[in-house]
Amino acid sequence: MTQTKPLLLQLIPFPSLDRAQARLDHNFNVVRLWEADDPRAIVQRHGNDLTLLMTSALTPTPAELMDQLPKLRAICSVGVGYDSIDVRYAQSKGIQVSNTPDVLNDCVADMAWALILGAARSLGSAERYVRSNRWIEHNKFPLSTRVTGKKLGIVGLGRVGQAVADRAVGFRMDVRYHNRHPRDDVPWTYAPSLLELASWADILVIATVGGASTYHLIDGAVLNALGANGILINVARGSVVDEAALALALQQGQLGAAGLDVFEAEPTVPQALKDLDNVILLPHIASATKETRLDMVNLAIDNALAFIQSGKVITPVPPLNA
Ligand code: 8YV
Repeated sequence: MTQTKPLLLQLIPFPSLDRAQARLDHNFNVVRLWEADDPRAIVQRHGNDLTLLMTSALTPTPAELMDQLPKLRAICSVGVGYDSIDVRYAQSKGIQVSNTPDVLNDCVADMAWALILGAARSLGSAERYVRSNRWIEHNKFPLSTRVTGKKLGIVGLGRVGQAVADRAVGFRMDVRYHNRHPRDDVPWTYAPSLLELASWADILVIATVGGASTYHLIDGAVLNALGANGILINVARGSVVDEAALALALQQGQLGAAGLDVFEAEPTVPQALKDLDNVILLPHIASATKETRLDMVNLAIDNALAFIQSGKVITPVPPLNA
């Protein structure tokens, strides 16, 4: 007798990860919402049978959707961030939510360093200089900023922040961090205030969670404290930075440079930032390597399978009601 596969609602595809999709299809009876002509009708048709949902850190997963799925018991998300999911609501309804921590730490930290080096050494404008033949015409590209030996401030010393700090050893940098609480398991100095960290640092890397608790944490005052030679790097969430204040600080020379992988209203990037030469702009790709994306999707599938087998996901998002 063949066992029927559990039904799973998949909100988003896994681009270029066919084997991961095949693994999901092998284990579950997958309802592909993104392919549906009428997603509402699909949700209505299967609403009473669905216990599992697969989403991503960048896919809105609101309370209204959960309300249409009265039997929903687990949401498995691809990505470490969960600000796009109404986790509080899910948890209040007894729905488990899992994310994919750890597997992306290295790639996101690597990208933070690519942005540090890119912003400090003017890699974006240097590249444009060669491509537009200005090298041949002028041959005087402006001097850039040394990275080695500088002071590195980390805002949010979680798993990603720690991987960024670990990589500073080879650059002989002094590292300090700001968190809600100091950590006693790391060698770096704790800065009790963000403003103090920003005034001390040459380079400030944002690696916090997104969402309401960190909204516009990096405002005009913090940017001013970082200063005219300071460099801001964001691999966390666009919402953490007041983007208008950032564009203004860069335009007016109150901040030296920036490297950004994330934006407030992705995929829209303010024209004011695009017009500046001293900012590197990336399309939210810090975790987007073949290897890491495969690890992330596989961990999300592992979570869904663990839920079916044991009733518990492996990497749950911590309770948010506290
Ligand atoms: C991805 C991210 O872009 O993990 C996160 O929180 O923002 C990124 O790694 C996202 O997860 C895509 O699924």
